[in-house]
Amino acid sequence: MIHAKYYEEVKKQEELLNKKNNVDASFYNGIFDRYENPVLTRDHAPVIWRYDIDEETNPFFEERLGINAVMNSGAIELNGKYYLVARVEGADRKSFFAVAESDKPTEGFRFWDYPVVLPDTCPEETNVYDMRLTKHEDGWIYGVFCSESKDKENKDLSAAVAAAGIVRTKDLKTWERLPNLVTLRSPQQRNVVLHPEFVNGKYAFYTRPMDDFIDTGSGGGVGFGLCDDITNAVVDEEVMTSKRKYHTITEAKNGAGAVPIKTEKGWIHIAHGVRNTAAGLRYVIYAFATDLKDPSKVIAEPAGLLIGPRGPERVGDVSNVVFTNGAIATDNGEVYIYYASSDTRLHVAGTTMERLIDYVFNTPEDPMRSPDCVRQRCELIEKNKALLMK
Ligand code: M1P
Repeated sequence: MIHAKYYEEVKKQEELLNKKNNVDASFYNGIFDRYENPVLTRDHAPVIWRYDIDEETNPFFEERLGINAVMNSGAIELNGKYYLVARVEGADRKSFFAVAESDKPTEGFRFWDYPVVLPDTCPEETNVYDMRLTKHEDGWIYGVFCSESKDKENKDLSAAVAAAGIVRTKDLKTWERLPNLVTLRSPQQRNVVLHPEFVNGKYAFYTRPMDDFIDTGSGGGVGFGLCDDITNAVVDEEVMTSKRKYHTITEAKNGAGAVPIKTEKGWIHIAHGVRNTAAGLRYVIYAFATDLKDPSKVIAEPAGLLIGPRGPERVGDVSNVVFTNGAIATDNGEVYIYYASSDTRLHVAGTTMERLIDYVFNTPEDPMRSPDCVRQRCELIEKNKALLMK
């Protein structure tokens, strides 16, 4: 018999899933809108994923397979519907992927009945997370994600190796697993993104060369490399696009986020930057643009952060973090950036292509030194004062 508590939990969840999500009127910067509620949380995970609903085998209606967090999600629009391929983290710390669907970009996301069952082709792989979804011009939808394994060479129990796993699909239901990306010059990779178009007839990856699982070491920023065959992807040289820089938001590390958005002025990239603080690492989201013909060449770099963790976003399993691996640009010029806060829940920020282009190409670059920053700000004040006095 079905436990009576099951119906109570489903009712509560329906209320959550049907909740309207309004623009947060308390926030304004002209660049993007924040929304009042997260679009996905652990409470969005279906009740039947977590509970044995049989009164006989679960008389106290205890959660048997808890969900700890729902966060970093790939995003895609298909046939007028919005899909998030979320990173769902079980109470056991292992992550998996699950598709959530909605008719609207900012609310109403519901998980499909089952999580994504990826072909289990890597016996060493312990954990998978952070899938980027690329609608490639070859006709496939690719998912590139972090495939994590224990570093058997290292006696440290937490030592791990990160690689880029690759899957492809046409419908988000059936997934074909391809061999992991091999980068000949970088021992580890995370935050790898597949560019949506061929570049010089080749598949192009944004990479994040790393010497170690946590520290990027000599890895200088977001890399870019080409490969001939996606079914056996090997990248030799990685050239640097967006570089880590001293005393900026990318000082400790950075990484590609959403699949770049094509605009008439260039490819817009929405990435993450990390700096160290006395309170630990702080992750923020930033943007830059690269050349339409040469997507490795940075052509615009607005200073500083686009989205930083604010208010309740600042607290969670890994506090002081915002992270994105998915954005949707619609045909009517809207842009939705899906970002997780503190590795705990997923939010959406809404803007338009026009506003985003204006932000990326007209926000001043970082002058890199305090005296120059003051000069830059004084110029703005003077310009405004002159107008106010007219
Ligand atoms: O915990 C914050 C983020 O840490 C990692 O990002 P990076 O590789 O840049 O350090 C990722 O594991 C990401 O999932 C996580 O949100």
